[in-house]
Amino acid sequence: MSHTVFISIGSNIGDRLKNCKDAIDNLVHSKGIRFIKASSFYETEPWGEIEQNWFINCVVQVETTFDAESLLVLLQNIEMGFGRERIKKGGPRVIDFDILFLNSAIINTKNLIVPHPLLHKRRFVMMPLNEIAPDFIHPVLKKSAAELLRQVVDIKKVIRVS
Ligand code: PH2
Ligand code: MG
Ligand code: MG
Repeated sequence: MSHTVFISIGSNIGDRLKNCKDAIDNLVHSKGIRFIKASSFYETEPWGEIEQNWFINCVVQVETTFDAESLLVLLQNIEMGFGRERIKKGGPRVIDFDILFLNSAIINTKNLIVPHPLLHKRRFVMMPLNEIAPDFIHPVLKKSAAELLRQVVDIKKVIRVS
């Protein structure tokens, strides 16, 4: 059984664009992953309480036979390959993968919450998601990505770069 997965990717350390491109490359060449679509890249103002560099963000859609936990392990392994260190929760990172949706599954375990609980509050997620999947219905909020983007109150800047 294969699942459709949307993953948010972000970087705000080093060559941010290259980090995101390399991360996508790494991901889509992993065994058990098939590339479907990627959004443009966006330069985004940091969201949240921490003062830090602007990010490059994008969203990719892949198909996988992995279950959620195995996919999470794969993503964390790729993050570690970039030398990611968790110094501060929500702080600067070389690369960050976040699982947004896995089909219409609702998952709530110790390690993982899907859909990502903050996705609809973040313009830096909703803009790229809406670009590639405006009709995708959020299984908890029961609204499409396009509707959720219209309702985002976040005013942090999100600028399409390529
Ligand atoms: N990630 C965070 C916190 N804040 N802001 C932007 N613009 N982009 C991010 O990817 C991001 C953030 C924690 O994961
Ligand atoms: Mg994140
Ligand atoms: Mg993360």
